[in-house]
Amino acid sequence: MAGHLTSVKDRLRIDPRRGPERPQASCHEGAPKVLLVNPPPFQKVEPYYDTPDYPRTALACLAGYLREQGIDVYVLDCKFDRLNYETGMEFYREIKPDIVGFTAFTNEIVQAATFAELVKAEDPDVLTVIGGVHVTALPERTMREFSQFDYGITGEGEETIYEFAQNFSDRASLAKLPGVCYIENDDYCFDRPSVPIADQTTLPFPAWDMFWPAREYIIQSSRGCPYACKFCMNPGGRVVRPRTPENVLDEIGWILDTFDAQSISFGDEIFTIKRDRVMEICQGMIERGYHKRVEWWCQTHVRTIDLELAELMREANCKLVGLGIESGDEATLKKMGKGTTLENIFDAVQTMKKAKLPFMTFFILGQPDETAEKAWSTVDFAVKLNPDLPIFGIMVPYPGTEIARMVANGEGGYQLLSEDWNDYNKQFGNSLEFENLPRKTLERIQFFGYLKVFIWNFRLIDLAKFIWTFRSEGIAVVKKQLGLVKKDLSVFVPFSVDSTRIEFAPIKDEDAKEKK
Ligand code: B12
Ligand code: SF4
Repeated sequence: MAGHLTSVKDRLRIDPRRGPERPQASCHEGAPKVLLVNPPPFQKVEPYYDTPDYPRTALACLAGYLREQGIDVYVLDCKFDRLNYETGMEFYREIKPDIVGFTAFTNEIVQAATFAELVKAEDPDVLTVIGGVHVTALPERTMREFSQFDYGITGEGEETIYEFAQNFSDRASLAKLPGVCYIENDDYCFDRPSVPIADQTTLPFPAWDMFWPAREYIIQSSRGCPYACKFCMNPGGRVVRPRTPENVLDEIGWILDTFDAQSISFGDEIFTIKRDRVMEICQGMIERGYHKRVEWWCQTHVRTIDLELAELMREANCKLVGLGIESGDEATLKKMGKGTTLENIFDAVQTMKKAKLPFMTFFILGQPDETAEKAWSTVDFAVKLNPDLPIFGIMVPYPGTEIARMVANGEGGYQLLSEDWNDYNKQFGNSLEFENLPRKTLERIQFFGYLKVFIWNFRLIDLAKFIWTFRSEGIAVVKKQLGLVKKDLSVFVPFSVDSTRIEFAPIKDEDAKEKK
């Protein structure tokens, strides 16, 4: 099947880890051809996001479903495969699909539109479709802003993209599909939303075999979260829809037996929300011996962890748990919608320490009505918690969130700095500041926050390790602080290959050229 993919494949063949043949699609005779794309990054500053060692979960889920339904589906994960726009288009030409579906978070929407524009310039008749959280949150604006996309698919995509592919040549039918939106004669058209898939265990496994073997896999063992944090759009909805422990364990077993993965992360919004289920998953991992073969990490809510569970997770080889702490200010927590207090947070942290389970903590500087004092109190709180890995983000008004609404209405002291979606990033973004707290000050607090957690806790070796691990990000931050770069970090931070993370010879980097 993959015999004709010579040009792109040859470039990738440099990598011994990846073997001679690129795994390929389902190839059902006469079926429509769908190509699913994760677009290339514009800048390579955060290696974990921009050059990931894990394939994109959304593409794998959609491809698994389409394949099972008999659609001829291909995946093109440019970030995972280190492809730029030029080589991505080469792959596109080899496939000649009928439909190209793009996935995009908000910070990736311009990347996806750039790729769609190249596709349209070459083949105006190919249908381009955008799916994922950005178009789900802002369907009309996305369709108006990016005419490169013929259609948008909102919400969970498995069933909709399948029906879309089946009817792709009949535009009248496409218009009536739930979840599908488009612009016609300057009118925004959207019939009705799609219904989330209630029983997630009925879905086939993500088509991980259609990607090169990876070091890490991000698997989704449940979708949804019952909380309502102001800064989060919670795309999975308020109802938690878990897969059965057996089904999750079987997917892990398949990944380990087939791809020899080194690490698994659970992408679940709150992994431990259903305690018994996680106990069963951990017990199953130990019984099946997976805990000796792979390490794993997850993220969770501080009110859903206890000592017995944390100890079992550690025994099952959990190496890191991410906790959403967000703020060190009790009044801010109260209004946030996360349902936590400083006491809950302390308890959870004590539990992690007692269980000797490493943990990282996520903080967001720039909460509504933030002042420098409050932001520093969050940093001081982080110093007290002394997490293995502190992460300080700066608030981003992601579409569909309460924060975005406040920013649009000038509430919470917020001032919008940019409507460029590329600026919508928590670490390096540039989306907002406050009337009384300029962006630069917030960024300084963020920068010194990292240093303070390590230095105040006398963890100089950990600090050195942290700086080394995040050196690419660190260089970008320092340059930004020194005023050497305002916005477009890619121009100042050339892509450096980290041999511990990337094993194959890089394709010639042409990012600066590609930047729109
Ligand atoms: C796991 C996760 C991560 C992982 C892995 C992400 C990845 N690259 O795979 C990590 C930790 C790396 C990560 C990083 C970030 N994340 Co994140 N992440 C998640 C999380 C918890 C789950 C995502 C997931 O894989 N879900 C499972 C898959 C199957 O669902 P899905 O991606 O939504 O896809 C479904 C539909 O959207 C749709 N769909 C998606 N693509 C397409 C394409 C087509 C053609 C169609 C038809 C349908 C379709 O169908 C899919 C199947 O049903 C979500 C929260 C959430 N519940 O979605 C946040 C979330 C997506 N992340 C978010 C953010 C902000 C980030 C960061 C930007 C953080 C930062 N540094 O600022 C980075 C950016 C990474 C990047 N690539 O640039 C936000 C995005 C908000 C927004 N509007 O963009 C979310 C929604 C969290 C939140 N509540 O705010 N993230
Ligand atoms: S707990 Fe996490 S996933 Fe749930 S609403 Fe808050 S930030 Fe979003």
